[in-house]
Amino acid sequence: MKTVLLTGFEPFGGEPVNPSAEIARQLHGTVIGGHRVVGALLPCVFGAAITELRRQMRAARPALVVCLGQAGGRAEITPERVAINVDDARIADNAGRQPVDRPVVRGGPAAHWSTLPIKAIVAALRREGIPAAVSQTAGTFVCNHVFYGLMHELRKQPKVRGGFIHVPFLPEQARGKPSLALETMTRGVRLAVATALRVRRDIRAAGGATQ
Ligand code: PCA
Repeated sequence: MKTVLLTGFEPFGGEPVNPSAEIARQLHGTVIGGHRVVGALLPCVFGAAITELRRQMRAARPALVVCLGQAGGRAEITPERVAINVDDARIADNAGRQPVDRPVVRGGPAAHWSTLPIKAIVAALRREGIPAAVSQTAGTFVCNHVFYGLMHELRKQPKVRGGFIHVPFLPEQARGKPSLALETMTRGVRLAVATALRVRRDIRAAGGATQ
């Protein structure tokens, strides 16, 4: 059976949990659109996260790669449009590294586009009443780093599609900030994966973005 690689991150920034890891764990081993989901955990560490992602890709040989990360403060599930070739950390990662104004890949292009149907994913989630919006920036911390590393790698595998989706806090992390229940986020990511497997060419739809 073909596979989908679905990654989450370990907790970071003093948080006890990371919803992205919980979602990947929930969906590990399930079948979506005739593909078996391989859930994997990435360290929240510059460099090591991409190394582990590549290792997982070699092992699973997926048809689709969706990386997930936590974006505390966001209220919606947000497929990212673009990864930029910048590491610029506001806080240290889980290994104490804090790159500032560095490229992810020296000499690489300024940016790589997601190859997920981001607008179709947003539309599908909203139809199910799940809050979703396109995001125009994955930031410049480890999530963007992994997203760029993924899309850079996939240039060599043009048949494999991939991208990044940020998710809000879980209710227990929220402390007044927006959050979504794990069950809602898991349902949303399952639907996002199903949509990515089904929709080859993205729809054009206005008004689906956060900013
Ligand atoms: N979120 C961070 C890194 C790991 C995660 O889950 C980010 O948005 O860069």
